[in-house]
Amino acid sequence: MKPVIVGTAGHIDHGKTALVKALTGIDADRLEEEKRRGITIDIGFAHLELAGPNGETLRLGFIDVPGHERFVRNMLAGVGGIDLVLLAIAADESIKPQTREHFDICRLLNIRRGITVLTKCDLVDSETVEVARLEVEDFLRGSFLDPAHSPIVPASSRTGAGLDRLKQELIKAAGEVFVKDSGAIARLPIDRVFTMKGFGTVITGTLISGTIRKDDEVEVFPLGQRVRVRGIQVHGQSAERAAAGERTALNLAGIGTAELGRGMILAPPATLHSTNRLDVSLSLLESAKPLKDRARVHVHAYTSETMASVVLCDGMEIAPGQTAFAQLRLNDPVLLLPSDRFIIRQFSPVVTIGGGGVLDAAPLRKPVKSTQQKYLGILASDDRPSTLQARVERRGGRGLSLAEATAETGWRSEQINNYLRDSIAQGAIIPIGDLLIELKAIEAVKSELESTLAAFHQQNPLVAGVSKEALREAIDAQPEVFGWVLDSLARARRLEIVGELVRLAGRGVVMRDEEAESKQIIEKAFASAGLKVPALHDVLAGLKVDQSRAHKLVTMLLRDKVLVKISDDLVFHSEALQNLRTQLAAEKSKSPKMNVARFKDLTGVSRKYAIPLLEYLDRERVTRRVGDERIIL
Ligand SMILES: Nc1nc2c(ncn2[C@@H]2O[C@H](COP(=O)(O)OP(=O)(O)O)[C@@H](O)[C@H]2O)c(=O)[nH]1
Ligand SMILES: [Mg+2]
Repeated sequence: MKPVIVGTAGHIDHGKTALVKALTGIDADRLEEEKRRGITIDIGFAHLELAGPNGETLRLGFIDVPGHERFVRNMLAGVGGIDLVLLAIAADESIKPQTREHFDICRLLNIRRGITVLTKCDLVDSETVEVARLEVEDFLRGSFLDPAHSPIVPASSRTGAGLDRLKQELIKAAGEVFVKDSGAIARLPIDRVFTMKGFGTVITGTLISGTIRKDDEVEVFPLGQRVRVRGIQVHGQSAERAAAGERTALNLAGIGTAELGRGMILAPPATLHSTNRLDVSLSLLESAKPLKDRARVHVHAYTSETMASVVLCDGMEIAPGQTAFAQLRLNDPVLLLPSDRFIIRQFSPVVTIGGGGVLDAAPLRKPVKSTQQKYLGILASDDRPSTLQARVERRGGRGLSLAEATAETGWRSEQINNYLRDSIAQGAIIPIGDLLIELKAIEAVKSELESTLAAFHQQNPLVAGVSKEALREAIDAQPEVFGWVLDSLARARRLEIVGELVRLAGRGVVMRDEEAESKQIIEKAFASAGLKVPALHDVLAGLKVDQSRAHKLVTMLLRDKVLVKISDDLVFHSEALQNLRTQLAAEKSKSPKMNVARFKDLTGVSRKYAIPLLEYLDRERVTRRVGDERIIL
């Protein structure tokens, strides 16, 4: 079963609704007012199954649109998801304003296939039909409906003439239509919302991509609310799932009709984002006036409609018939993705003036001006691997996560990995965990890291290295990227990682003679003092080196755990502390209890040293304080 959506287009009273009825038996004018006034106001629906060229069933969903110029916005809500257009042109009237406007809209929306029907042929003689045909051929030449490859079928809904041929042409065209991707992420633009007795809230729409199953949870964009799909109907029949290209009705649990409306889109929860800014390629119709930078326009995409200002990427205006890059700043957020098409209409009077394709629905707040044109040019190429690579590139050392790549493109992660396979194999893009980063950005992080280290060694010749933590803070990169670069530099032996310290390869501590000598003096002073240590500043005062160097030497001794600092101004040699531990272990066999007095007797130190030492021992879990006493552990 191949689902194909057929939309009508054409001027009012050119027989669109009658044609749909003649083909399907269904009157698409469903509103009471439409029936009473005999005109189509809103979009209407019908369906028909036909045997396809290679035995498959073609399931045609028809969207019949209003031709009246006042209802073009309703026409726009219907035409967004169609695969095939039936352009109705009455043989007795030929081309009229909405013939042109609807045709322009179809072209701007990139609709690729269609059939032109010369309707109401029973009202005119065959010569008039031929004259109309010639006019119409001229009108269509060079377009997607060029008579060289798209049929023009004279027909009459009243007499039935030409309808068989029309069905044959429909089968042929529908057979050639490119099927929408039911494996992609699901998106369903809502075109109707109503309550059905016994069911509750029902919405309808054309599923433009993906698959929705019964009991799925979906998010309503841009509301952000999550709802459950309680039931599904496809073309009026209950179904377990709806696939891309099908006319779909969903019975939704957890939301009322008042909260929903035409223009909202359903998609899987927490996967995509709606946006107020779209970078686009915008084409202006030949018939339009020049469009100035910052102009206010109406924007239509799928079933949604909002206002926007057009901010041109370059230049002051777009000339009629020209295409340019621009940013649409929308009044209301929409959920759109690259390659989605849109239409713009003039602020006032409201007529269609142009349209185009979305290039980027997640533009950076502050794009790099000098590279923006080039970036949009790559996106406009529509070559998926290059567009993805450009998206990775613009994120620099920050990288692009797979989840972000999906949100920006609407492609699933398997697709993304697939599109990037070559770039990854060639090393142009490097996957780090969940992040994609371009090689150039990695190289930049590498050299930033190396020059940071070099500068550090330069300024701190007496320090063995920088702590990883301090280095990470100094480098502008994600933690995963930082870690990856660090490891890769270490593997390449460009740097060394010793515990928590990082240093450039071979750049240990450079020490001059008098520094080495001073270091020894400090160490000796403490080693020989045992527990009756001298004041640190007295030791340092007697050195040849200046105070700041002297302090760095102490830092080195502390780092190498030769000296141990147990309180702000008390430093001991580690051997003295080790001896104390041994002494205490021996004391334990006599009695595990130890008070300050016994400790002073044992060690010979004054109270000033005894208290901090005991507290240190508590911290080290050599002793435990119980009331005024300690227990040796
Ligand atoms: N004689 C004749 N009248 C037609 C034909 N098709 C439509 N009509 C009439 O033309 C009027 C407009 O038709 P309708 O289908 O509503 O036009 P729409 O506005 O394009 O949908 C109606 O009164 C129809 O009965 C046709 O093939 N022959
Ligand atoms: Mg109609």
